[in-house]
Amino acid sequence: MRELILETLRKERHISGEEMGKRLKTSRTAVWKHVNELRKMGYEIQSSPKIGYTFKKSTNLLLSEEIEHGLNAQIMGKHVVHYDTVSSTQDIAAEMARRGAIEGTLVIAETQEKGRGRKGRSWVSFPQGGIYLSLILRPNLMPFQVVQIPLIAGVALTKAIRETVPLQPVIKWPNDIIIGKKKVGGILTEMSSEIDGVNYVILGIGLNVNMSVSVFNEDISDIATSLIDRCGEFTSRVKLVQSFLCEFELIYTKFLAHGFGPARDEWKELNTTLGSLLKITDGITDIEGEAIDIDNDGFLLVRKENGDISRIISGDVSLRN
Ligand code: BTX
Repeated sequence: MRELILETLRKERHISGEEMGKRLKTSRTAVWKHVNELRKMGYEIQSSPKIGYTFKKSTNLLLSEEIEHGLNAQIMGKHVVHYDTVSSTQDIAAEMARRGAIEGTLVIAETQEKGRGRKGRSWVSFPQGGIYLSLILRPNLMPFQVVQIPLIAGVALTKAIRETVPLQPVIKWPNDIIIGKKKVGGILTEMSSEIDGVNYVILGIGLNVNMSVSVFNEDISDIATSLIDRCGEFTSRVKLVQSFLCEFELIYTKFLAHGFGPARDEWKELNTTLGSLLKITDGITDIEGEAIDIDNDGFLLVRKENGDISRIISGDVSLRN
């Protein structure tokens, strides 16, 4: 009923409690109770004896009602589960995937107490300041091909940011999203697989949006940035999430149908790594050289000083020039 009331308010802008009750076959008191609930969720709804209810403004929260409203994607985000605070959206999504949740199920939270990055690192999440989401995927791929998913997700996220705000983020291999040499977003891919197939993939996205990175400790604030820090404007997180879901659906569908080739071209256009002298470390060995390309499997090709070419699947990159 609450969703129907919200939908009617959005459509009509002004409507009396009596008229709403008639249309939805419920009492005026029930309408009033649901409107109050919506107000508590952050929706601005005025009421006056003459006009009745007036819908003024949507909530800033990433509620499922908001994300699903006007979403153009067919698969991604068709089922949205929203939380205020979670430990990590990855864990919740994995649990849902184990229980059979469908592809495209989105778990999203206002904040995380134990958001994580790659290799057990942490991802700092600020309440209502960023986007913290996990998307359940069930691709018909061999496990080794999953390495390409964070690359295509990086393309989708970069394009979504460019569509939503007047900024030009780029991708640092493998999948840091960078603005002005600082990290604004990160991507984490976790999976459950057998030797010959993937059960599910959980694609995690963390993005700093409406908080200044000065709220973080120095070790993070020195290397990080946020959209508001770069463009000075408040961004609709709902629009950004919707845009990401559409872009990701597009590139993911193409990727499953035609392989990594088309996405690879887009990645190359948006990246800041190729052509640079860099050092890559996987925690055990370091490789130095020039990043010359990514191949059709998503590996980075690095030409070392002696001319040998290394194919690198993952690691942390520091640029030398
Ligand atoms: P990563 O390993 O590339 O990046 C982690 C590193 O980034 C940290 O060690 C720290 O230096 C830095 N860092 C931590 N928090 C931030 C931040 N808010 N902004 C910029 N830099 C930061 C990147 O891993 C993958 C991040 C995925 C996060 C999402 S959020 C939703 C989902 N749930 C979850 O637990 N993780 C993913």
